[in-house]
Amino acid sequence: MMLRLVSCTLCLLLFSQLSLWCVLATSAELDGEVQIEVLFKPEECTQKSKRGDLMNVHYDGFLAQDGSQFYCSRSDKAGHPQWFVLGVGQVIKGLDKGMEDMCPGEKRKITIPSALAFGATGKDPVPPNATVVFEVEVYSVSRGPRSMEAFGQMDVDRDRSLTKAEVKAYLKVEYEKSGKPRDDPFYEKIMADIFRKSDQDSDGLISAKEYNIYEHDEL
Ligand SMILES: [Ca+2]
Ligand SMILES: [Ca+2]
Repeated sequence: MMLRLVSCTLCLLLFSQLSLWCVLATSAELDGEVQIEVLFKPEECTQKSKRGDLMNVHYDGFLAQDGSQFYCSRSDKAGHPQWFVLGVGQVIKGLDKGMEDMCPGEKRKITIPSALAFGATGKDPVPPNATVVFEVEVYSVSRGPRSMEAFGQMDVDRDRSLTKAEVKAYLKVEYEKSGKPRDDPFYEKIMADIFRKSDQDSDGLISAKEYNIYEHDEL
């Protein structure tokens, strides 16, 4: 409960700094491009994010027109940072684009025109044709699970499908490589996210076909 209060106070602080974002949004709308402002970049950067990477990120979303907040991953649901695969349509296009080449620990303010966000129809509570602004903070970047190379490494029994045990073993190795081993609940959370998004037929396995479903998606 306390954590949640702190989270929302953080969101409110962000909320108070929005007037500058509105200026940025106006120019973004003119050229229809994603605008990126780097707020913080760590000196050490061992791994920059690229398409197919598994990202762990906190992000807060605001409407450019009046600065009102429509999404806060710090208070939404369990309040934990969100897991998603970059560049494959698990987040809006503007975030898939705007979060490329990010280092773990980096913070960005990303202004996204409606065409690369929620479009002409909007998505409640985002109105139609709305430019949105996201403040993102990256906690971790790890390779895969979308590269075919990663699939091969994960599928240790070579049956062309991934069990939870196979994916988990892979993630553990990846995190230990980066010097940040985690506890079991941490991996369980990632696994739940990955399987919810990838195991289309809910049989508890990610088949090669399910794994490849985004392979030819273009932004
Ligand atoms: Ca397998
Ligand atoms: Ca499946």
